[in-house]
Amino acid sequence: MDRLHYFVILTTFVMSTAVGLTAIFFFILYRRRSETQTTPHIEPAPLLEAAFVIIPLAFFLLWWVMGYRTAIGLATPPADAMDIYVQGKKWMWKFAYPGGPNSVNVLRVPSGRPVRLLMTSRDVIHSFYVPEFRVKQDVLPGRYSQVWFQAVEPGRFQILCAEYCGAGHSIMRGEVIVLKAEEYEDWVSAQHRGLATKQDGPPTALDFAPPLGNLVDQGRRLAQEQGCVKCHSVDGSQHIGPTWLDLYGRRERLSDGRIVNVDEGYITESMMDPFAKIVDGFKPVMPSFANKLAGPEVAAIVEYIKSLQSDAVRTGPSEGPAYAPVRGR
Ligand code: HEC
Ligand SMILES: [Cu+2]
Repeated sequence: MDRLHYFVILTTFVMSTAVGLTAIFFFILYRRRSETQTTPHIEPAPLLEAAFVIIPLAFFLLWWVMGYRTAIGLATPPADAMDIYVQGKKWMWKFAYPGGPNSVNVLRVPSGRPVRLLMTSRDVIHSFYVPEFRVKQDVLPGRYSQVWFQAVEPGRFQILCAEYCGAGHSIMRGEVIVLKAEEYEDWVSAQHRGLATKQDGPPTALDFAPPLGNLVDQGRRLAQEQGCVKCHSVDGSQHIGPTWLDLYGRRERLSDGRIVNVDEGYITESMMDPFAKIVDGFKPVMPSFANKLAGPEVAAIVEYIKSLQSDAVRTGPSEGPAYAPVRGR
């Protein structure tokens, strides 16, 4: 990101300075010297004209290639990235780790390990911004967006909201605390032992329930409570709705013939706006859960569905002892 930034700034700066200075020089050199003076008609050599087109074009294309590669890199988290759920809410950031602990406004991550944030908003559009990591991504209600980073060394870095979201926008701040891998492990296991629960800034919200096991367990419980399992099986049998077994990662055919990849975003959309995409062979009878499920609950159900893989054991983040590999629950 920085390389692209400085390269673009530097080349444009050098070129505009050269153009400006040449213009000033020519103003003086070719200034009008008398009332009757006419200017000569000049036909530039084709080669010269071509150079004036091709050189800037080459720079533009080079920037584009660099930008494209940067953008693809930013949009493609490595497969071994550790997932953390983020919920934006007026005016705080909440983090939920698949292994169990939750926190408000403080995101602890291990250094040297890619981290993928799966982000959604409870209310309005926010934007998750960590200037030092060059990471900025909109956080939208009813949808998941993702962003990833890998912190190089331990330290503390500011989190800001970069989308004006109301009166408290400017106080919607948080902090990424990058820990050494061992310190991070210690913190996670301390969380599991129930220590140090309230140290994460003001415990402002009542709506973030204390961790009850990991997200997968919470998701399983919620799927029961919300009645999802009346229509969806987890054992591979089709019911009123498609089975959740091996749903995550599947390529799903829709009634209009399109094929979609089942990822976090699609699963969330299925809950929030079930008629947006109808699975081929099923009736559009699923009710919307848009106002029935809070962000962390949606995250929990998504994690639960992700855990339902029949063959490959999806191990998830390997840091937490409580997050055992899950298979066909
Ligand atoms: C009244 C029955 C019913 C209930 C209750 C229900 N669903 Fe569905 N669901 C369906 C049907 C039917 C489909 C397929 C048609 C469609 O895409 O809307 C579906 C599709 C889905 C899909 C997309 C599946 C795929 O194969 O692409 C997901 C994900 C999903 N539901 C999640 C949930 C969750 C989570 C809940 C509970 C919070 C829930 N559903 C509750 C009937 C239901
Ligand atoms: Cu905000």
